[in-house]
Amino acid sequence: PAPRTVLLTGAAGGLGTLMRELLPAYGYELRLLDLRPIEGEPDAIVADLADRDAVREAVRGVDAIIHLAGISLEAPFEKILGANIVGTHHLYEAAHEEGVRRIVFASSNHAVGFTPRPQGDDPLISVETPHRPDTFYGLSKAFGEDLAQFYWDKHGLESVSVRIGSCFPEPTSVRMLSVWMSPADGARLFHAALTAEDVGHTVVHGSSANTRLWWDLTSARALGYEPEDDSEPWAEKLIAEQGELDPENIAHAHLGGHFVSDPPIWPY
Ligand code: NAI
Ligand code: 15L
Repeated sequence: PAPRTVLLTGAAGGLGTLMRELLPAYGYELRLLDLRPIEGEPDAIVADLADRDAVREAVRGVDAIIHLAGISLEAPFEKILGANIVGTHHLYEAAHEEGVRRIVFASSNHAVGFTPRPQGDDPLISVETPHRPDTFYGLSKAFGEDLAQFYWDKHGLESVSVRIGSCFPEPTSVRMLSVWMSPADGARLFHAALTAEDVGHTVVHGSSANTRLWWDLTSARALGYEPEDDSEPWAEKLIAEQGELDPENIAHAHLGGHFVSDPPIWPY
C-alpha cells in the first residue's frame, strides 16, 4: 500500500517549509520534526537527531520518512559529523528497529561536486558517477548514500537518495539554470520516490527538466517522476546580470559550483 503517514525531518528549513505546503495535496499526513520549533505547528516534534530515543519515538508508526534534517552548508568536520553522519545513522537505525519500510534521503549534488560539468557535446552526468565530494558537507551526503545502500543490503530497508540540485522558488544564478528543481517538481519527485515499487536503494538526480541540464534524469523518471518545469524563462535575465559561465573558473567548471572553491558556511 502507498505510504500515508510520513515523517518529515528538517521541517522548519527552507525545503521542509516548501514540502509542508505541497505534499499534503498528494494525500500524505505529515509528522514534522526539527531542532527548531515551527510557528503555527504546535504538534511538530522539536528534537535533535543526536537524541537517539527521541528519534526512535519520532519514527514509530510512520509508513515512510523524508529525511531533510541536517547541516545544509559547509561546516567544521566535527559539526557535520554530529548532525549529518551520526544523526542520519540514528534515523536509519530507528527506522530499522521500528519497521519503517522506506526513507527518501536528501542527498546533494555536493556528494559529487568535483565532477566536471558537461561542456559542448559532453554526455550528461550519470547517477553512476563516483562520489567526489566538494566539502565535508558533501562527504556527509556521500556517507548518507552509502548508509542507505547498507541498510538495504543488510536489512531490506528501502531508500531513494535524491541528489538535489538547487530547490528554491526561483533560480538565482547562471549555474542554477542547470541544476534548479522547482518546488512543485520537488514535491512530484518526493511523491514518486515514496510510491514507486521495488526501489531497493535508488540514486536519482533532483532537478526540473531544465533546458541547460547537466545531469541525467533517467533513474528519476523510472520512479514515475515527470518534471513539468524548466529554468529557461530566467536565463536571459540571469545571464545579462551575471555573464555566461567561464570554463577557466573552477567554480564554473564543476557540478558543485562555488562549493568547490568558496563554500557557504553554516551560520550556527
Ligand atoms: P535548511 O538548512 O533550510 O534546513 C535544514 C533543517 O534541518 C533546519 O531547519 C535545521 O534546524 C534542521 N536541523 C539541522 N540539524 C539538525 C539536527 N541535528 N536535528 C534536527 N534537525 C536539524 O536546508 P534546506 O535547504 O531546507 O535543505 C534540506 C535538506 O536538503 C538538507 O539535508 C540539505 O542538505 C538537502 N539539500 C538541499 C538543497 C536545496 O537546494 N535546498 C540542495 C541539496 C541538498
Ligand atoms: C545544497 O546542497 C545546499 O543545501 C543548498 O543550500 C544549495 O546551496 C544547493 O546545494 C546548491 O548547490 O545550490
